[in-house]
Amino acid sequence: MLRMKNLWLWIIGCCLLAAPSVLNAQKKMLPAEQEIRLQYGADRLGKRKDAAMKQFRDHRLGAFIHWGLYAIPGGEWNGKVYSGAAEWLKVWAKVSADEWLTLMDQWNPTRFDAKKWARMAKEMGVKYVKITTKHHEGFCLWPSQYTEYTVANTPFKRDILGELVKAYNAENIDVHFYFSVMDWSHPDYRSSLKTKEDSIAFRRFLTFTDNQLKELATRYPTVKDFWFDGTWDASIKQNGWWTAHVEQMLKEMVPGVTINSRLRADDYGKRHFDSNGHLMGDYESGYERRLPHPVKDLKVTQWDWEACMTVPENQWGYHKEWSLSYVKQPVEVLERIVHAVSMGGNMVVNFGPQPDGDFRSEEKELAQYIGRWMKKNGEAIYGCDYAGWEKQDWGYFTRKGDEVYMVVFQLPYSNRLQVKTPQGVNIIKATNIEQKEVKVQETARNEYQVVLPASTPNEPFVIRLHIENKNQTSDKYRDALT
Ligand code: FHN
Repeated sequence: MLRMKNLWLWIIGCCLLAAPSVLNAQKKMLPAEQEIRLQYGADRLGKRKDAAMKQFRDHRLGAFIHWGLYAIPGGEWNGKVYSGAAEWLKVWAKVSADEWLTLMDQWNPTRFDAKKWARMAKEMGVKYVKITTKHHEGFCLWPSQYTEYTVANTPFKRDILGELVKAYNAENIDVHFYFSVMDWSHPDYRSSLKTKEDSIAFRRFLTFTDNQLKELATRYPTVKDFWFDGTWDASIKQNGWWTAHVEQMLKEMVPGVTINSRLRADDYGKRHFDSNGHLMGDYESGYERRLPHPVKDLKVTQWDWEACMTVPENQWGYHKEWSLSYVKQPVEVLERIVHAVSMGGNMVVNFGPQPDGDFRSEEKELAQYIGRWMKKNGEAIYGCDYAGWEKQDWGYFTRKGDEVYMVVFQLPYSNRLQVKTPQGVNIIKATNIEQKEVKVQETARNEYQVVLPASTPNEPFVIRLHIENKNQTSDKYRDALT
């Protein structure tokens, strides 16, 4: 009798133990089963693993160039200065497309020198530059045969884009093309499709856009990336098929090319991430003038992403009165670069060249500051990734293989920097960027203090941590201490 009772208890116990794993198995299966069938959703799950994508990722630091007709008025129209983004001045000052495009008669950037721009980027340490081939205004920096609104029809005449591609490539800097789908100069562009005529016109517009994109890919085959913008209108979201088609078309034309998530909309008009929550395009591009929270938003480390930022609050194109807003100090820009890399992302810093083709002095100084720092400390940025270590108040961790870097922005009064390592990871040694050993003390299990000399200057610097990962081997003695 007792044996029977024990048998029943054993069977019930087994069922109870098995239940959570059955439930878990179902939990894992269910989302996949519930996924909506999409024709124009994500093409891939997880990060792209090919060499071109690795190169994009390893570069980590890029520059953005916003240059177009908007640089000429520089935020001022008919004597009034508008504090909104200079490249949107046409909208703020309610200027008609025809009137706006007469600015082409003044496009004569006599100080433009592509080689100088490329040298400046090289000195800044950027590995790629994103150039506005065409911003929302519709003016093209290349002599497109599909519109009259191009550099070719200005007093300057020169193919700005072609000169830049050549000059940057000569400095071993990749060129990425910014391209605004929304085009204020084109009569067939529609923000919404209310009538049959709208749909017909918009279809013509999509063909025009395809032609321009094919033209760019053919004329400048060394392009490494297309970065789409101006894709938020209902007309585009309703044509998710077209966004998927563009990505495929460019990938067939330019082997290895990378494409940002902003281009894409799925069958239901869902952007960046499809209706099943999967990233579309090769990398997420929604972090504009903001960054993921370093503790709460760690989900971003699951995919590739790139953030872009302005130096003033929100000016991409040249604005005469830049300092009407909060303008970041070079060290603040640097901190944002490191912040992005510490979370497995890239950062693109924006420049808005003047109408004469030169850069404002503040931007030149910024480029020099970042360049000096990168020259010395770039090993903690290029090719680095999310380290997976607990964030500390002094700054950010980055990682390359078995080297973990501490990029320190806040030096505590005590000169002691707290470090917590993941379980099973020990710090063997700490060195500064010049390979000089720095004192490191173990204060508790998986807790250390890096003790800096009193003479340490209070400016951003890097400490390299040499680690050993005990996770593979069992460490009985240390386990016994718990
Ligand atoms: O409207 C544009 C803006 O002018 C600028 O080009 C930025 C860059 O990310 N993109 C748009 C706003 O999202």
